[in-house]
Amino acid sequence: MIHSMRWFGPQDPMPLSYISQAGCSGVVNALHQIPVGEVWTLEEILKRKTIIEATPSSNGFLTWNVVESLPVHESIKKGLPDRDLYISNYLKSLENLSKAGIKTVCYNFMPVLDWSRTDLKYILPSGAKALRFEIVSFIVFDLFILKRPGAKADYAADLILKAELKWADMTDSEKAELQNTVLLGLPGSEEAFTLETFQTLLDNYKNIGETVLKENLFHFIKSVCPVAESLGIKLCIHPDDPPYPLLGLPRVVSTASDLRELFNIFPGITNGLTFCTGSLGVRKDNKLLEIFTEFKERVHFLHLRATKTESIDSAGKTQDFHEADHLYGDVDMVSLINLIVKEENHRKSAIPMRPDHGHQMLDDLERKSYPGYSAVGRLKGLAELRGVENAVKNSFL
Ligand code: CS2
Ligand code: MN
Repeated sequence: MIHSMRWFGPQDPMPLSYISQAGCSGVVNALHQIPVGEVWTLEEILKRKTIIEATPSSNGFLTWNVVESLPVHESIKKGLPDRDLYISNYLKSLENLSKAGIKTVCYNFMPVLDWSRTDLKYILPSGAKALRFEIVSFIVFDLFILKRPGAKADYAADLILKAELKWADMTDSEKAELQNTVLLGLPGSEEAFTLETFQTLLDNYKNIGETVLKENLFHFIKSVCPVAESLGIKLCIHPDDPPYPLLGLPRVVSTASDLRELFNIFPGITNGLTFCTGSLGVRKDNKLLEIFTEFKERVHFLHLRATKTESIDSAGKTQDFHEADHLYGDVDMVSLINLIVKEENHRKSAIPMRPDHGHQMLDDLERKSYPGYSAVGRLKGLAELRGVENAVKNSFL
């Protein structure tokens, strides 16, 4: 694996030297300052590349090896008349990235939100902090803070009752914190949506169910993949996190069958996958080893992390989960890394991997960082994953 870490750009509290010292050679980066939908110019890309690639690492210098993410404009997801303009901008950005020699591009197709959690500071027994999703808090947000019309129909009566009790017990500051957590914008931003803006964004999806969202994704894929292929770019879609619909919004990149359909639309491997174990792994019906085996040739980027399910409903759906230690969650990381190493041997090339998220711990407890992206916890995750990888590789000797 090409050991990599995400960097949010010059305003990231973690300097590039930390990524070097963690033993990485790759940097996963995006131009977060450019508004979604606008073209990434060659000049801006090269400016960032120069900063990253001037940082010494143990094998020379760091490399900007993956773009995460080149975001997809909401008009494309909604299939609005101006989507063609945004698709043509997307293609220009891909062309510029290719000219700069950056060939692996991650994106996602989640409407409105990126990942969703209800607690960014869930305290583990050790005192370290993790990200957590808890359904009752989410229902509190939906029913009593957002007051989304029709929301009640989405939840079982016993959960609604628990949410009512919880709401009655919450202090004003707990309510404000929950609101802020759910409305937090995209990774790399600390801005949260306001409730009003958020409800309007949801309303825009009133007539967009799963079928239409899929059509819009497929339109995007059919327009973008042939060009990406000719540029030598490998696109890799990031699965939904968590992998099921929320707040009445459809989600269409959650299961093996979603992925199968998506890759059938354009079978070339340029139509690829970010294999994010933390996102896919939340669903019990997602068998990660089988999914990796089925799509391995198009896995261009790995996010290794493990969640731990705390409770499931009567249908077997995960209700509450938190982000666990990288090796000790619900993911069989050792078997997965075994499959990854085999695939790399077969390809004769390594796949970029980043430890996706880490616990906030040790000195980082007092330090500002983007949720999930503190330095020490990610370093710990990476070190453990690297250990497994080395052991697996040695066992092949
Ligand atoms: C990431 C995702 O920070 C994270 O949890 O794994 O948010 C990811 O960056 C995007 O969904 C990819 O487009
Ligand atoms: Mn991920």
